[in-house]
Amino acid sequence: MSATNAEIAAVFDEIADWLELDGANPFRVRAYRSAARTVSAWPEPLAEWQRGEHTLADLPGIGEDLAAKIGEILASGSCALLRQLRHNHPRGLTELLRIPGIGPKRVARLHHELGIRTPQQLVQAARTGRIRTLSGFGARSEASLLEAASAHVGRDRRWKLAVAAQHADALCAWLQAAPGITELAVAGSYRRMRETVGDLDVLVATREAAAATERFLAYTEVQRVLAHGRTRSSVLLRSGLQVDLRVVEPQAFGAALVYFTGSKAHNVALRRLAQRQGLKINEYGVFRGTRRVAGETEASVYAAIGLAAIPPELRENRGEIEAASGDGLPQLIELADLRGDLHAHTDATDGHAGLAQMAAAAQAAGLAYLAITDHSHGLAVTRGLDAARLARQIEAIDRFNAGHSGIVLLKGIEVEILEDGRLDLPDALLARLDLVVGAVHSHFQLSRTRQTERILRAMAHPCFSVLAHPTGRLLGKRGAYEVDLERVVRAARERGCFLEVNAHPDRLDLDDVGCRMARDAGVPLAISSDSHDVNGFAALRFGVGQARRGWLRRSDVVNTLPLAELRRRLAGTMRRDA
Ligand code: DGT
Ligand code: CA
Ligand code: CA
Repeated sequence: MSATNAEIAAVFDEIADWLELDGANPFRVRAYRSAARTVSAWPEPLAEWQRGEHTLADLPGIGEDLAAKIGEILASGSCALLRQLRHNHPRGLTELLRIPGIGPKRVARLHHELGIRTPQQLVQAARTGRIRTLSGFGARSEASLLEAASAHVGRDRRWKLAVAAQHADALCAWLQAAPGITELAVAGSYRRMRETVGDLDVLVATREAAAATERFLAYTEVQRVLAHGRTRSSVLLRSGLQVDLRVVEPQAFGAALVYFTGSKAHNVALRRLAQRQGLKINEYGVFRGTRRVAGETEASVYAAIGLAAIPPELRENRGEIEAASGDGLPQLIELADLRGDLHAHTDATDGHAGLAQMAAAAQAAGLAYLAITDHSHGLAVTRGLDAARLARQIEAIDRFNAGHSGIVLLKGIEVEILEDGRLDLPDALLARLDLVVGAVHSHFQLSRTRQTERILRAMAHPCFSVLAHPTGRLLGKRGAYEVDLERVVRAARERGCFLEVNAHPDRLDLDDVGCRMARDAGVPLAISSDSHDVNGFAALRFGVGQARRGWLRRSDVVNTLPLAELRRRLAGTMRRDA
């Protein structure tokens, strides 16, 4: 596949960067810069354009030398001059050029006089006051460089799915109004519902590429345009989140959607499968020779290589392709399958709404039952419930249920699992509940063996229904504690209790791999919101995303059951006579 105009322009821009860093003749630098602009603004792919009656040297401002380089890039994706320049310089230097407010001259000086080669080193030098020691750099420019370089370094970070979703929803609402758009999707890891995403990959099908791109670049949240081409553009939003836009022809939308949804490993496996059938698959379609045999829809692309359509969440090359070549794809759980929620808080502890408000919000979210599971007193920071307050809440829930229809509240607790595996409320009181959700919120540093045995002991309690957020991770803050999840899963199966898929945006715990492990062992899961306010139920969709990534079906998830049946299952976890 030959290089796109944007890719050719990027090569020229990088050549200009290096030449400038080297202090080359400014006219030569300018020739590459202006060629980059000409190419990226050219309305037709140059690969096709030159096949007509034109030669590349017919392009405005492009002489024989640059035309030859374009030819070279079209054929090979790069060119000898760029390879040479890269070879002669330390890696990373051009990365410094990407920082807003630093030109090549300053980069060259920072490099030669302070040995700075990376944005991280720049941050370090600015923090320690070394930049201002250079002539022509004062404390003011040091401070602004520090700010710009830190923001740039922060770009490497990953974004929680729920945070990315807010940006994605707002951007899509804006973009949707561009004239001529027939399809719009956010592809990439976002569509695969990974727990975190590196950036957003927005895909648009239209015959009016310029109008779509123009609207994209005019979005108010855009802070900086990183690249601007006819079919590919990239921007940095004010938040620091990067968004890549690809504009494609409607008849290639399905193929582009497959390609840009990834994952890369999935794409590579698809391509290999296609090759074995004498087919070629790329972002423009599925081809036999030069004839396109599919591409408009995703289903057509998968069908052309003999596969059932694979849900995006499964596309990690973890067996989905083999499954899709037979009838082995699971019928994945959907958000609408959830009939209730087994983990939520009220303002009795660290929630922000009362019983009735939470019940109304859950009902509005389409749920038929909601378990109230406030914290127990061991978790003092949440004003956890002691025995007396829990007893009062039990009565309040009974009163609520007697006075309301439309939703049923279940009586529960999120009880502390103490360091030694005991639960921090009296057995007799736990036995009065509909369910007991046990959670680890302390002593994360225990050894793997002790942590595992602590949890196993808690699960062995006569009243234990669901193990909350089984690994304790907080996205971007705290990794999972050391625990033998396979043992926990086996113990849960023997005990007959459930594991939670905590849908809270900071948790998503169990993760996809944990879900799959539980499912394969036949342990039922509860997808729970862990709501602390009336908006918390919106998180369920992300829990369902993890569950789907873990191959879960409706039958694997207990809160898809109708209330009567759910009650029977919960009763099985509460051996009140013991
Ligand atoms: P992220 O952004 O790090 O969370 O992960 P992705 O999966 O969104 O990756 P990204 O944004 O770099 O690229 C989006 C998709 O484009 C990726 O999932 C698959 C496709 N893609 C990107 N680069 C390549 C590549 O070199 N080869 C293939 N086959 N596919 C690629
Ligand atoms: Ca991405
Ligand atoms: Ca991307």
